[in-house]
Amino acid sequence: MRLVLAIVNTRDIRSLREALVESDYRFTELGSTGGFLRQGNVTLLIGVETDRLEALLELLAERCRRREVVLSVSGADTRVHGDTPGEPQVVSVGGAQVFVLAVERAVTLD
Ligand code: 2BA
Repeated sequence: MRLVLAIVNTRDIRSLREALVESDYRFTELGSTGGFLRQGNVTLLIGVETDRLEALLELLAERCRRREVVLSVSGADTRVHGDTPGEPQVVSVGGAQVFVLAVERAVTLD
């Protein structure tokens, strides 16, 4: 078994959620915030049998799109060093940032 941690843009979550449910993946959604843009995103915890991992990664790639985000940089902004304050910066975000972890043991206690 694997635990997939997927950080997903909020704009993709509805379509992705529908596809995951339809394909019978089990998952938990956590509201999260990107450290760089400080915008909301969603972190999914998806427990998956190893033989379904590649299909899951394909589904994530299919449903999560890369987008350009325009970032306004103010004088007090410490994110972008060396840029002129007030000049918009274009940042490319997504599709999904995915981490795959080995699961030693998974149990449901009831
Ligand atoms: P954010 O941290 O808000 O980053 C949004 C986008 O800003 C990133 O898109 C990347 O294109 C850019 N970016 C991030 N840090 C940067 C920096 N120091 N300088 C210039 N540009 C920077 P993505 O790479 O697609 O990441 C989307 C979101 O996924 C991130 O939102 C963060 O929440 C998460 N993420 C990405 N890489 C991660 C990692 N290694 N560990 C944990 N979370 C990660």
